[in-house]
Amino acid sequence: MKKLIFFLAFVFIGFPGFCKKLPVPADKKATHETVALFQSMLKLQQKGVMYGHQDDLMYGRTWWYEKDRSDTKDFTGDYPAIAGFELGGIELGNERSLDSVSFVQIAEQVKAHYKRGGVVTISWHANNPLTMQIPDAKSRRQGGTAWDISSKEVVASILPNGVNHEMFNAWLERLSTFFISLKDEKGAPIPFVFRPYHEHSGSFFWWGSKICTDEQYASLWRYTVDFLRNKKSIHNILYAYNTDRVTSLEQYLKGYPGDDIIDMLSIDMYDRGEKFNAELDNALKFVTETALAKKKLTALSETGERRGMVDWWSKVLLPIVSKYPVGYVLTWRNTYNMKFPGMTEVSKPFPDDFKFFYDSPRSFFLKEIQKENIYKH
Ligand code: BMA
Repeated sequence: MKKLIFFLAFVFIGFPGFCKKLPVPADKKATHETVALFQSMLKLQQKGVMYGHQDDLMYGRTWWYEKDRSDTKDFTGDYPAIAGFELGGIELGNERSLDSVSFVQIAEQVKAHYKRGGVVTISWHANNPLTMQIPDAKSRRQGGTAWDISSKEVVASILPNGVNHEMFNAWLERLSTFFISLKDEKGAPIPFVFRPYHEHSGSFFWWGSKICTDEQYASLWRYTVDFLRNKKSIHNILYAYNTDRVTSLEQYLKGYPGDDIIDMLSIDMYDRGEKFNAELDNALKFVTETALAKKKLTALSETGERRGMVDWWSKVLLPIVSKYPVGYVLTWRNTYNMKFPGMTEVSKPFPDDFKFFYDSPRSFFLKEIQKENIYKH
């Protein structure tokens, strides 16, 4: 009898709870580790914010690719939780990115960061597929690059039936080959966050909101994801939708390709002055609320401090992001400058106040997320 009561209690009380499904990535075939990463990040964003740094493992202001070196680690003793990498130039079959970083070394560091238990995010400042073909493109400022916004025909030209469609397919093939090469020691695909066609709301890239229509932008996204996910069977990617600064949810979602495509709602906002506090607060509110409702991840995927401020990390960034479930904040690259080596004054990679952010129980660097075992259910 006792056994029967336990059984009935399990069926009526325990079972529905047991079956309560955790949210999953948009890709129904996402690998085990990718699902675990998605769910771990979803959980972590309720507890605090991970720190990310672009090209942190590739170079710093005063050094160029020294294995295991990191500006963040030099300064704090720990690696960032999120390591950002950039693939601009891979579409052309180049050996090095637009920032002169070797793609072989990028793959090496993606693997190293994953092995340590960190999270990888990848951006792609792809060349302008239309204007780069103009013979004198390079003579114009930004000519033929991601920043070339001289033609509004570019997105239409790479979509199906466009004049550059086949060329764009070749670009996606090269991108896929690189993605497929990202495997751990056992040959399992390494999960990562991919954030292409970023900052759509700004109009400084060829995929910007004034350069193509919202429908074209959404089609570009859908075509890309379909290619990688279905044609190439790549199932270790979490896709991040991203805009530059916006003031309303309506503006944020212009061109949104759909919940079946996107895993993360992210925003990029650099501090350009006093208005930033209120603008960031407002944007994070509607972005995180919407993400929560859609069961998606969140990030302030690019940000940077206000010029002249010595306490930006403690007085601006941390208090504002702490109000919302923001998965990570990422600051952009510390550009290598050959003039710097040996000049200790300018070689400090972060301001002193960054230590305050590092010490905060709300911020997570690598050691903290290593404890979470984010790739295991
Ligand atoms: C930009 C700048 C560029 C760089 C690009 C891609 O914001 O840092 O110098 O080439 O990102 O990393």
